[in-house]
Amino acid sequence: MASVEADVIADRDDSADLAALERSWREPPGLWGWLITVDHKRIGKRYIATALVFFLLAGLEALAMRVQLARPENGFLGPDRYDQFFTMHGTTMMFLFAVPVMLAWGIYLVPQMVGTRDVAFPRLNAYGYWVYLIGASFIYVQFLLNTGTDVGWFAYVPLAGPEFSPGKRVDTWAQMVTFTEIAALIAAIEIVVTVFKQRAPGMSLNRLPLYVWSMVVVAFMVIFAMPAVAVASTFLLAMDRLVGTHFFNPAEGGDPLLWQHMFWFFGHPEVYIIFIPGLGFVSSIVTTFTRRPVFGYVAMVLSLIATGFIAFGLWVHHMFATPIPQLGQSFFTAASMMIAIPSGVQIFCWIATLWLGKPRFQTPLLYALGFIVIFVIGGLTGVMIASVPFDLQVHDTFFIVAHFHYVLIGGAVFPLLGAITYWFPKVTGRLTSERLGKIGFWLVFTGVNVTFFPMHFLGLMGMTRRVYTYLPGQGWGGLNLLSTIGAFVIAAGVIVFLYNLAASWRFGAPAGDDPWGADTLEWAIPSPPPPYNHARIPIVQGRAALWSMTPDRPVVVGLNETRREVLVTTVMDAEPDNRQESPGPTPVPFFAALATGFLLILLVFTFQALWIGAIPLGLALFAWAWPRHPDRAWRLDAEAGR
Ligand code: HEM
Ligand SMILES: [Cu+2]
Repeated sequence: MASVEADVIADRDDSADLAALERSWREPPGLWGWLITVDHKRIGKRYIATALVFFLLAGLEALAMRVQLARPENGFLGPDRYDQFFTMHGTTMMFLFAVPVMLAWGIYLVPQMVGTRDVAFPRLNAYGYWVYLIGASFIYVQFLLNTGTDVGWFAYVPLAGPEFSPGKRVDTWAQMVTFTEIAALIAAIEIVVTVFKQRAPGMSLNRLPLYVWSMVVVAFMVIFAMPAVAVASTFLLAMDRLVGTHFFNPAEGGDPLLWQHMFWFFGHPEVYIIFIPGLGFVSSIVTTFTRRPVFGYVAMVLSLIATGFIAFGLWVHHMFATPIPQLGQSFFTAASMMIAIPSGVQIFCWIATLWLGKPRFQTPLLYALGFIVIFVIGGLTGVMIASVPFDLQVHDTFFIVAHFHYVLIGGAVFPLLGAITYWFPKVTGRLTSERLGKIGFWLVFTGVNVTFFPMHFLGLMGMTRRVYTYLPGQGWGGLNLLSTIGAFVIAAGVIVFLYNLAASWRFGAPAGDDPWGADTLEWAIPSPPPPYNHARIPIVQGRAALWSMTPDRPVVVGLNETRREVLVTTVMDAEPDNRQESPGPTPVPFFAALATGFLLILLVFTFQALWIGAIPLGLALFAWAWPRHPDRAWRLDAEAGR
């Protein structure tokens, strides 16, 4: 079994092995190759890019809403469109942008960071991306037909039920949830198994980079949270709407609050699923730009895990305005306040790191600092609305809109923009412009505050959310105009940010392997990384993998280079355990996703879909399970005439 060993390679002339490695991991060329690849980096990149497209779409929707609200009695969108726009904006941001983009970065980074060649189940990984793409496109086709879902991103019944929302708008939304949750669960499983079974030798759990820890916590949260909403939307809501069951119909013994419980049992952890990866980004950035390991590693890890657990005990704070027993209210108030503690611990650890290190204020670090400021403001209003009497006053007002945008933009968008700037040289091999990066940062930072700070006051003045307009006499015009101007400042910042990326991709200076002097393993390999990531699997000697590497740089020997192979290690201590073949490119995941999409989309229209759709899906699964010849390398050599 354990035919791999840890060793120091004395003779480093291993060009023959390297050539074999190149050949086994060669990516097929052209469009077809693009379709059938299972490389976690290519899939990660397209996942990130797709999610960013949805970020831009949701951003345009936000701008349209802000234009509509800029002055009283405006006619830019009108009531029906406004409903579609805030629903699509919220849905897109939460389901199609934030969660996918964070998991996608995990898919891209985690294997490189733990020192392996690909994720644990490469074909499943490819399938997950295609499922996400199909589901996301589906709901956007509906929106472009001007019949977008209009019941808000949390689709409360009875409004979302058959009685008040006839037609297919809500069914499409419910099915989009199914698509994205399948994709998220797949990504989570990839991350869990890759981290626990494929770490490079020496990377025991207590040496795991903080970013990887954050992705492990998030992956477990996805596994426990997503099924709640998938079950609620697919089975209960869709069944109520399509088959006439009465899960949420009180007249027949159902309960509308059941929806709220199931939704928020997912919905609250969802917020943490979105920003815990952000905490991981910030830890990586703070480490690199202070050139010192983050202060309090153990405290950081325990806080991350505690956040993951406590996040599941807060969901009822979204339901304080429903009739729940007072004891329940008190419990959820206490839990909601308690979760500020582990977040606070992490903030203090970063501040201590910055204090003790020599910070270099480059763009990624600016985004990390921007995160701290914005996120803390959102956290403080969070503690305020955890208190029931206050919450009842501001429930459903713009105070809440201000609060959750501070949390989500601070917790997810700032770390994300920082992470993109930070890892761009790794992904593309090019450096970005610091000057443009800083201009973009200050525009976004200013814009976010100008947009969302006034919303606190609008809320306190009584402006309810999800209303398409207001009257001149209400005195809300000035602050709304200010907020709209802020939204355009954000847009300008995002344009500068994207321009910087596009221009650097073409004209940026070559980055080299490790332009920032960072400590994690992905910086040990070329930029952009070769398909097999690490030519030799390194042996990790300390928490900061690269900073603690001894000059002889020990590596693993004994892996077979003539086929795609990954090293399997033990869960706790990452000792070499086994070798496993990793599948090569195949069109099966793509066709399986098409078959899944066919079934789920048809199901919106007829129940016959269950058997009609089962046929192509069955065929796809059959092809998937077809035995692979163990040492059949991908037939590239034949194609290349070798
Ligand atoms: C980038 C600038 C953004 C602007 C200008 C913006 C603006 C808005 C506006 C105007 C609303 C509707 C308020 C109402 O009438 O109720 C809204 C709702 C919402 N936004 Fe944003 N937003 C932005 C970014 C984000 C981000 C990054 C996220 C999440 C990651 C997000 C998540 C949501 C959600 C979940 C809703 C609630 C939708 C609903 O009520 O169903 N937004 N936003
Ligand atoms: Cu919550």
